[in-house]
Amino acid sequence: MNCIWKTWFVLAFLFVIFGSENVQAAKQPNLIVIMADDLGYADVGFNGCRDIPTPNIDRIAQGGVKCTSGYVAYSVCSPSRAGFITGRYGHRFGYERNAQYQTGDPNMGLAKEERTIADVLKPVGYTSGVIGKWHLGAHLSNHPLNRGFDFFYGHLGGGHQYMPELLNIKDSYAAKDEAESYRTWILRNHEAVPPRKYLTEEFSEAAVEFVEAEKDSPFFLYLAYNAPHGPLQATEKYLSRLLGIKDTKRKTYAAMVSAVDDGVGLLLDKLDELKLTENTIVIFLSDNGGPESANASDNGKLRGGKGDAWEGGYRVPFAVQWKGKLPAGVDYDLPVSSLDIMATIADLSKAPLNPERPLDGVNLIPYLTGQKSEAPHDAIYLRQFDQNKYAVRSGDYKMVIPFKNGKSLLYNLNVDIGEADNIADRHPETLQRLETMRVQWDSELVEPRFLGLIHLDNWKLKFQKRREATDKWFAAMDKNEDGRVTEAEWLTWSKADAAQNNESNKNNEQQMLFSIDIDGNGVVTREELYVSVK
Ligand SMILES: [Ca+2]
Ligand SMILES: [Ca+2]
Ligand SMILES: [Ca+2]
Repeated sequence: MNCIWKTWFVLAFLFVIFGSENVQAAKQPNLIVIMADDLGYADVGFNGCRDIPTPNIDRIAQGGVKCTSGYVAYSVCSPSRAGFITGRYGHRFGYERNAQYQTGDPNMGLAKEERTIADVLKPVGYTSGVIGKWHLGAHLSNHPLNRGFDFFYGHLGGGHQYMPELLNIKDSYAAKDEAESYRTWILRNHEAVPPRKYLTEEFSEAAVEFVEAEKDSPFFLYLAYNAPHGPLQATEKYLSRLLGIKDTKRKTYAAMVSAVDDGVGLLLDKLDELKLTENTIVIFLSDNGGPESANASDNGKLRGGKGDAWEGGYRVPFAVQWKGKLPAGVDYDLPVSSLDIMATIADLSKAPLNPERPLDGVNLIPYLTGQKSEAPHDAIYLRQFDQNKYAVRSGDYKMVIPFKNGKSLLYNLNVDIGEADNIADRHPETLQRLETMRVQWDSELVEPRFLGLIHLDNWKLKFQKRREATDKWFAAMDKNEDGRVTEAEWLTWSKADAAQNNESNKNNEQQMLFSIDIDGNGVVTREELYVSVK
């Protein structure tokens, strides 16, 4: 064969290879993950919310599957996101604390050897964008564009002021502490830009623009709203929709959720307009449970909230839509995890994975379609290293160590979703089985690799003040100073307190005792009181 023919054959061969890959690429589904921040389990219509209308978020559940037992990998922001973005429990790579805003520390944030969903999807032709809150490290080496993403419009830290006029620090890398990090301009890739609108609207519009720009090839959009995380700020446009809510805090929170809902609507409409709805998986979830006292969120029947090992800490609103592939308007009750998102899209897109860093999730699609009927996970795990808390959910049962040096408690979530009736003594064999799973999982984990928000001076001070106040309260109740508050001691204190404050709290005396007596043994210890005071 002469040279020209050889060249022709090579070209024809290459055409077959790349031509067929392009055909395959066209079939790869897009992925949109909309993550709200600190949104309560019961604060979306699809989970029964009555006072905040969320018609657009509800469209995702109505057009797809509502996962009633959807979990995240941690009960606070940053480690939850680290689990989601890598598809692996952050505990495996030392990501077990809420990252500080440290622009000078390359180790504060996502470990360099871990790969993000964007990293994994790049070789199979995806373009990835993250819009909103990053919180996976503020050092330049952890900037989204250095972690596999092709586009970023957002802020690097754990939260942000919402009003444009409050954002008066141009350079994100010049912010010196957490408070300043909330006031930076927004980064468009590496460029600082001053926002013009209420931040939630900025992010919604950027998301719509991203989809418009990337409509012709597979994309992954991670729309990470910082709402409704504090500070609680909303504009009149949304507040005026919620005149029925009298409590100011709840009303502002509700307005923030309503703004997110509008954005979700714009995005879903754009998908419809571009005829991308059937080729796009849309997942809505929160990064952790609602911190009820901080932002007036509501976790409904779930016990506890953000930061807890109770269900309220890490069971979140979770819905998945894939029109034409998933059933519409059905519930899926077996436990699923945010860790499954990476496994799902990697499997569907045939993205190569690193066997040395195995994923903790599974492709959810065959489970949500009913093709597979077994549980997706043997168990859903939680560990909080500094607080020495653990939880293992397996089937209907959940084992939980809700506070430092506490006993292992056991609940049957199928009949006791509020974790009120500790059945550890009645089901020792189940407790032992879950305890064995916990010890096995724990042995696979490493210690945290960086300090967290709780190690900052102002957090330590806040913690110390709270502890002193709690100690005072405990001493006032524990009349005989034996380190245990009995029901009689509790009622005596409770009556005196009510009389002093000139109010009657008869109705919730028992309820309060229940919520503080965590292990349900009839007496309250100092540790139980510490963990109950928020
Ligand atoms: Ca959060
Ligand atoms: Ca006592
Ligand atoms: Ca107790």
